[in-house]
Amino acid sequence: MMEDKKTDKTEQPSLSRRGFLGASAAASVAGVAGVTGLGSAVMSREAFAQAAKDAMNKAFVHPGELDEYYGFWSGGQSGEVRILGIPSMRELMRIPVFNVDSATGWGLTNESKRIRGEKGKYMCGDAHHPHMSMTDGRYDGKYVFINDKLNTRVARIRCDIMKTDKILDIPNVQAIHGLRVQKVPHTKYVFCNGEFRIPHPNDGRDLNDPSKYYTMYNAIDAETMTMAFQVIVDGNLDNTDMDYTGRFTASTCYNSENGVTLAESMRNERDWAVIFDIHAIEKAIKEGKFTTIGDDKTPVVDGRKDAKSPFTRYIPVPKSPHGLNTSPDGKYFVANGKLSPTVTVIAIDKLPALFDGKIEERDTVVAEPELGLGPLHTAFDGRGNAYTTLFIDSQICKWNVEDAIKAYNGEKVNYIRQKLDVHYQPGHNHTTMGETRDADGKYLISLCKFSKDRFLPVGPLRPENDQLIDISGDEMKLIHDGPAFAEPHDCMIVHRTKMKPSKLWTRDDPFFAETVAQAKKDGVTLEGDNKVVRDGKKVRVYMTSVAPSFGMTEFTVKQGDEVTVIITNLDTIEDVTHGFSVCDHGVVMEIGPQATSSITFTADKPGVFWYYCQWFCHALHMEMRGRMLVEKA
Ligand code: RUQ
Ligand code: CUA
Repeated sequence: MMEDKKTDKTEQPSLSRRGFLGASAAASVAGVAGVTGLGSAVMSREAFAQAAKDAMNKAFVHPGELDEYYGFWSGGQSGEVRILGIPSMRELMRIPVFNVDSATGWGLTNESKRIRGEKGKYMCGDAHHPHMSMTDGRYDGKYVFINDKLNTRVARIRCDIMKTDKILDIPNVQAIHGLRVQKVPHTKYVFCNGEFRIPHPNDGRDLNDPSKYYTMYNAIDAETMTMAFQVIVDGNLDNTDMDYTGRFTASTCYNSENGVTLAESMRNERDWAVIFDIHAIEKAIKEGKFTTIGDDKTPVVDGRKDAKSPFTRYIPVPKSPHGLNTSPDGKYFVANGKLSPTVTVIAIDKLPALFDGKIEERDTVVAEPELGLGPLHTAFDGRGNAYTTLFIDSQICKWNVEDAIKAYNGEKVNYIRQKLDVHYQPGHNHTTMGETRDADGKYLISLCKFSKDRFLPVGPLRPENDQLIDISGDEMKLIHDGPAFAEPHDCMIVHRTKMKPSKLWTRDDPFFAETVAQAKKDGVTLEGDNKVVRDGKKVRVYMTSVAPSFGMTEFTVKQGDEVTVIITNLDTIEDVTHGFSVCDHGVVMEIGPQATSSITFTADKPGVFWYYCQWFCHALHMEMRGRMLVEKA
């Protein structure tokens, strides 16, 4: 029954989308290459429906079965990261990062506040690009990094506990957008783009003198989560990716005019893909050839175009490029045109000659295929094909890289393999393992910005539509619609064999090490003691929890006390998470099995306040509670 319905949906799009977007869109699609729906044109409607149904059945994850892949989804302006199972598209977990989360107490507990640091006072974030650490161009299952465009930060998630463990405020720039990791030899650096141009230092001088503005390319030390270096650039940096040699990274760069208004930044016909020579930058820094900005210690080098430095080269590409993707064979950077119907293919093996001054910038371009309207991002299947999202056409264009190169060299070949309608306006797309050497070409995700008519209406604000596409055969087949709330910009998909998440916490986890150290100072054994330690107006309440009870069913404090409750969950059974919530105090936290969590608040009103466990843990979960007695001051 359910599958029948899905088949209908798969069948509809090629018909309904036209009607939906109107004649102009259809005309522009036809105008681009005339190969729209190549596959469906040679197949009957019935055969197409059957093929899609077969693909769906193959990908169906039955109740109790496990998915083949973990998907890490950015939560966009919700500020979080989500884990999905692929191909089921089931949401498995949400990891709060830049947001504050009522379920887990993220942003409220002392452990999370330490990680969130000074900017943790902002309760919002705009998370775009989640990417996993790699060793030798392969996912290593260790960390996922994600940017916050809104408050100029980068966070790291530990993949054993699936919690954010570091957040770095990026100095001297504004709005971190594109983010990727070093692939080879391993993720020593996380690279990220400062998007908006600002004066330096940004302290009130040069406010309205845009000629003094610039932005920078940033490298973060992935292990220590501290700044490694910054590179001054021209234009506004958008997306970035790294090669498989460890020497070059590339960023798309719009606003080569260095303008401030939209009109100013649209004048030039071409913007750039900026190439960074990481080895040259490292060498300069080692030799002390760098500057710093204000009080900040981060080494800064000048990679602006006119500086003609050994650090950068600016390859002209059509106007306002957006996505930047490295092919998994390590041969090409692909810069996606956005305002141009083309993508630009840059040969990475030509870059050393470019930096040596032996060839010109455009000599590194080996293809510039015309794909359709609004190319934003490209993914790869590891079999030589690329999949580019066409935002305006609402399609994925599958094209062959080597054929595009032949066409660029004047051969008469059709490099476009298929165009598939997606629903609607796709931004990022991502293939299984596609940004690594292990690209396996099984599934493609299209993150569609609009869902329009695909789901029951839910008011003026609608979900996005994350569509799952089977790419294992010659033809792309749409097999699942997944509504998603604001706004999965990007995702990455990793095979489950790469992951080793913990089942329980370990007692010596650094996540709560500072809390453990405080207990030691107080002479408290966290794994057994239940006691109240008074330290002037500061009161620390230590207790244990074992389903279904807290180690203390009551404690007494005085009005005006600063109360810290520290709970150690002694349960050793998987999945027995407890919580601690105090009525009418805005106090809530999660305490995983074998974890210690703590939260601090002011007991500002006298009276009886019940505390209780908010994670369903036992048949007597409702009875897992106690009283905080607050005496009048
Ligand atoms: S961007 S829709 Cu923030 Cu990754 Cu391209
Ligand atoms: Cu412990 Cu519910």
